[in-house]
Amino acid sequence: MPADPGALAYIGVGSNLDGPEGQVRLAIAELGLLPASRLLAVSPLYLTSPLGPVDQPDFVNAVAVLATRLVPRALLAALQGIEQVHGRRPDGRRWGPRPLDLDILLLGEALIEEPGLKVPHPEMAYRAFVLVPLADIAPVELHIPGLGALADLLAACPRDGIRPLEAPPACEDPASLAESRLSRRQGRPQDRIPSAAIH
Ligand code: A4P
Ligand code: MG
Repeated sequence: MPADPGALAYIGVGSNLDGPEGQVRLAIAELGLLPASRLLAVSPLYLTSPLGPVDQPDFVNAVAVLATRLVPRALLAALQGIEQVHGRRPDGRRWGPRPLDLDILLLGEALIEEPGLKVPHPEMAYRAFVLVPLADIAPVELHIPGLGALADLLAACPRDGIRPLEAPPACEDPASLAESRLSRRQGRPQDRIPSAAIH
């Protein structure tokens, strides 16, 4: 019988200091190395305006999903360990700048209300920088315990201040792209010499 894969843990990843994109990409790789866990999927990266004090750089945000058998406190401790390796030091400033922030957004169906650990993350319902990447990798029908359907939260959440980190490559209509390639190779149709005219 296959081993129990554990619960699905959706992790919010954010950074706005010391090379945020690199911090986020490295942190995601480190999530893949957590014990008793397997990294299943990662959202695209987004550039987002800071929530909280505005005198700080934009954030890079993403969401990753793990299957984990770690208990909630062990998962939180592991995430805090990764934050510390990335130079995260408490500066007493709520929502201040940081090289790395890892939040447990969801952990299966768990509803946890304890000192130092609240799951689902209580602010997630109002944050486009969480909901948009979450929707990239979660099933459309995802239900968030105590908060409702992801689709409803997303519909109610303003999306200003969030944009993909890398714009998708400009994509022309494939048919016209193929046509223009062909005509570049063969010359414009009116310039082509009919084969019957070649002697
Ligand atoms: N904690 C409780 N529940 C959780 C949980 N589900 N996951 C406790 C992780 N930690 C949890 O967190 C403070 C304490 O929360 C931890 O010790 C842990 O026991 P922190 O990350 O050290 O402090 P903080 O981040 O300043 O406070 P807070 O309220 O956790 O902030 P958030 O919610 O993490 O938000 N703007 C943009 N654009 N993008 C961002 O990613 N992030 C924040 C921080 C603010 N503005 C942002 C972003
Ligand atoms: Mg946090």
